[in-house]
Order: sequence, then structure tokens, then C-alpha cells
Amino acid sequence: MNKKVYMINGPNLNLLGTRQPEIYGHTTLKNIEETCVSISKTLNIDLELSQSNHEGELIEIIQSARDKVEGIIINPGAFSHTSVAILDALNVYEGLVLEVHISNIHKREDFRHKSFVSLRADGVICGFGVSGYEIALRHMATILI
Ligand code: CA2
Repeated sequence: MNKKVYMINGPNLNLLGTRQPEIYGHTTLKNIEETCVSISKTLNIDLELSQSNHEGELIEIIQSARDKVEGIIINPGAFSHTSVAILDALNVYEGLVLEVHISNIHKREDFRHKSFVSLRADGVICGFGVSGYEIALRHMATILI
């Protein structure tokens, strides 16, 4: 049977491909999601996609992952650096958590160097551009299947 995985994107990632291409590239979130859904089919994964600009909504999505999906791939955007509430929600979740950042957060401003989510993540991918999502998905498949 297929494994179920959430791919969650946080604030402003709906703008990918439209602004700041020097940092985030030209690929849109829709492109990323389509590519990942197509790859997930070859990996026997049912991928459920979401994006929200709202912290509370992201927490509700993470809470709904319990007893529903075996893994979460999450780019929490700027909430990575600020949200203890998202960390708390992830700490309740028992499946595999992979954190993705498109940019290399360690090469950027000091305030981006710390991620609360990394305190829970089983793996962190950053600085690989939008390929980070695909890398996370393939890793998820090797662990789950
Ligand atoms: O590198 C990443 O993936 C980040 O999670 C992206 C966040 C940033 O706050 C983190 O420090 C690192 C920002 C996402 C904003 O995305 C935009 C995309 C296009 C145009 C404007 C914003």
C-alpha cells in the first residue's frame, strides 16, 4: 500500500518564481508541487500538498498529520526562525519530519541561522534550491518503504 506524506509550505512561498529570483529561483510553487506529485507516484507515495501564510493554519495541518500520514516534508519559511508553536506541533507528531529550505539559511542574515523546526526535524536540507524538495521526497521514500 502507498505511504502517505504531507508537503507543507509556509508563508510567502506562494510567491516563488515571481519575486527575488536571485535568491529563490524562477520555479513556481505550482511547478515544484507538480514535479513532486509526479515523482511521488514512482515512489509509491501519496503526496498531499498545502501552503499557508498563517501560523495557526500550519499548526492545524501539522496536527491533522497524526494518524494520517507517515511523514511530513516542511518548508516553514520565516516561521522556522520564530515559531515555538510550530515546533510544539511537530513535537507531538510521531512520523518522519524533513525540513527544507531553498536557500542556504547559514549564508544569509544571522536571524536565519537558527531554526526552531530543526530541533525536531529528522533531516534538514538547505541551499539546494528547489531540488531540496525532490531530495527530501526521495529520502522519505527510502526510509518509509
Ligand atoms: O530558503 C527558504 O526556503 C526559506 O525558508 C524561505 C523563507 C525565508 O524566510 C527563510 O529564511 C528561508 C522566505 C520565503 C519567501 O519566499 C519568497 C519567494 C519569492 C518571493 C518572495 C518571497
